[in-house]
Amino acid sequence: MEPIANPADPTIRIDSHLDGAQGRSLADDVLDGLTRPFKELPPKHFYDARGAELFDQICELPEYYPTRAERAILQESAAELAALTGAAELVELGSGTAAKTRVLLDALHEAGTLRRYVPVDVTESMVRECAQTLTEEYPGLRVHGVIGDFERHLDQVPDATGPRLVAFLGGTIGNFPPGSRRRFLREIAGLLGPDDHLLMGTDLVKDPDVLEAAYDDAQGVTAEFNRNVLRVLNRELDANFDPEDFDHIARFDPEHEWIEMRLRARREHTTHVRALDLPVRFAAGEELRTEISAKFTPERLRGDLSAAGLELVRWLTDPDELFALSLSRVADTPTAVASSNGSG
Ligand code: AVJ
Repeated sequence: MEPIANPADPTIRIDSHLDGAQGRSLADDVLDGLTRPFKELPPKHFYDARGAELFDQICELPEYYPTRAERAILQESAAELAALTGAAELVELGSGTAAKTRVLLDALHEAGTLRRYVPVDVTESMVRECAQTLTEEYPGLRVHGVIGDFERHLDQVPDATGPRLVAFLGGTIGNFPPGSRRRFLREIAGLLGPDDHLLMGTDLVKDPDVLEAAYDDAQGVTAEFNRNVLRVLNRELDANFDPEDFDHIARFDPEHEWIEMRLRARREHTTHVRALDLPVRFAAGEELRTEISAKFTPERLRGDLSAAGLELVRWLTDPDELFALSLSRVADTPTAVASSNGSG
């Protein structure tokens, strides 16, 4: 067995890149998003402590299949993924409590290749707690936590120490509109060398009724989650929204193949975002878009991956084809193909 507490090679290292820019980003997003002709807020502001708790509840709802479907695929394919990637390190973007990650860590640990886990998450307590528990659970595992926003701090991910698997699970890539999605995938591709892979979760296009029910559950948990963003603005920016002034809306847009969540004003009213000295008027029935959650076909995902310089290695789905995990790697560059002698 290897020594675990060598001070020259510490088991746990945690870097924090939180610099107060989180608060600025909320203020900027509100100033920008609530003064547009079509009001909009980015979904990342849902997740304060209450929002994270509501999201955990969503994952347990009978209507919300993605979490269960993704876990089932992981359980089914973890050993194959471990063999295909031979990964010595797992880098996880938006690691949260690392609940699903254990399935992967187990398989990589079992295969004997796993050396390091690199969780990247904005929630400091989650990164610290999972570093602690995982190093206890997996003897010999080193954890290098990165506390930061994966949209801003990917350059803080440490250099690879061996074949690397980057995991971006849950279908969160669906929150990016198509252009930024490709840009973000290209940034992820920048973390990958020739021996590395990306494992990404994507929700799939399906019956709109099934999709809409997943985002508008009978118990109203998703409605509360949606309205929670207004409570975040009340607390963080001294706004005076009454969340009960808004109805929760979830609609599948078949042209864009994404779910949109909105908050629709029940009556004409003006709220004040006092920290920004900003009055915000809502007409009766006016809608504020709070999230897009894109749904994928294999063709669409291939297109996005290829635009980011990636190619599909495996496409894994659950038996009902509700959700997919894709394993991809950096594609041979077009220049390399063009400059080769054509033999392949
Ligand atoms: C965390 C972005 C994957 O889009 O399904 C769940 C968030 N929103 N219910 C999703 C969410 C409403 C979720 N992601």
